[in-house]
Amino acid sequence: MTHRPPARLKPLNLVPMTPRSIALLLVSTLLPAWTLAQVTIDAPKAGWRNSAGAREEYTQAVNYPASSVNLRPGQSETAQIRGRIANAPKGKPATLVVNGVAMPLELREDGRYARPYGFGNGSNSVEVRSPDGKSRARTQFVDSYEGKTQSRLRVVLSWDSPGTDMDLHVVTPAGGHAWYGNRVLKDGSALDVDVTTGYGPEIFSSAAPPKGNYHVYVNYFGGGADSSILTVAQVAIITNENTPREKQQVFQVPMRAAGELTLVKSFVFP
Ligand SMILES: [Ca+2]
Repeated sequence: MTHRPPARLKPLNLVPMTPRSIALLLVSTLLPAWTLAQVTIDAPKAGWRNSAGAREEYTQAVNYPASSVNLRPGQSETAQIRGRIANAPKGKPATLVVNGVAMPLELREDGRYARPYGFGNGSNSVEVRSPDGKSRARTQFVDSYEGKTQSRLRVVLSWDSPGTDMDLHVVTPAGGHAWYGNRVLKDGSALDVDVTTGYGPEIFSSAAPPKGNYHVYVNYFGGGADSSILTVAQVAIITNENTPREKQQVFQVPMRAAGELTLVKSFVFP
């Protein structure tokens, strides 16, 4: 019996690693992770849910002089939009799209975002886009139970200049005036927060809007250091959200200087 000689391994053609080549190798492997923003959505989760009995705070804490969109402790997972954009460029807002309505989304230093959101009955979708628009994540879920509060009228104000304070004012058919100084009206409709540091959104929502005439105003309260910068305010009006009768209208209004007050839209509900 003859022994087969052990197979000889083909010698690897190794290039000697110098500190410089190691550094180059590291850079080339890590570069994509450094430069590409990556969006993750932690809440809401996709799928079916029943949020009956969940704690869903609509109005948010306001801290003057600087107030941004914020989440109260104890807020139910079913009424949050939360996640992170890794490697997001600093100083620019991301974009949040809820059921087709786009709004700016402020990111913290570490790229995290969190805000409450009162989702309606039925199918809801949330999309988050990185500030450069190149990375996005999307989730869709269905929330349904008898008696769930539905936003039948929603007005969303957002704007495109950092460090500025725009204010949403909504006047209802009964003469009620929802604004930062009076955020909850007798008919149950409410303005969520007074954002003073740029972008918004400030959202007015009503589950049982009385029939009649509504007026939506935007007031440029202040904050912009350079009055030559034009700020574009966007107002989205959504009626009968998540129903076959849903209607969305979006208006864009240029605002130039603090003190300016613009009637953006008057409309009749329903
Ligand atoms: Ca404001």
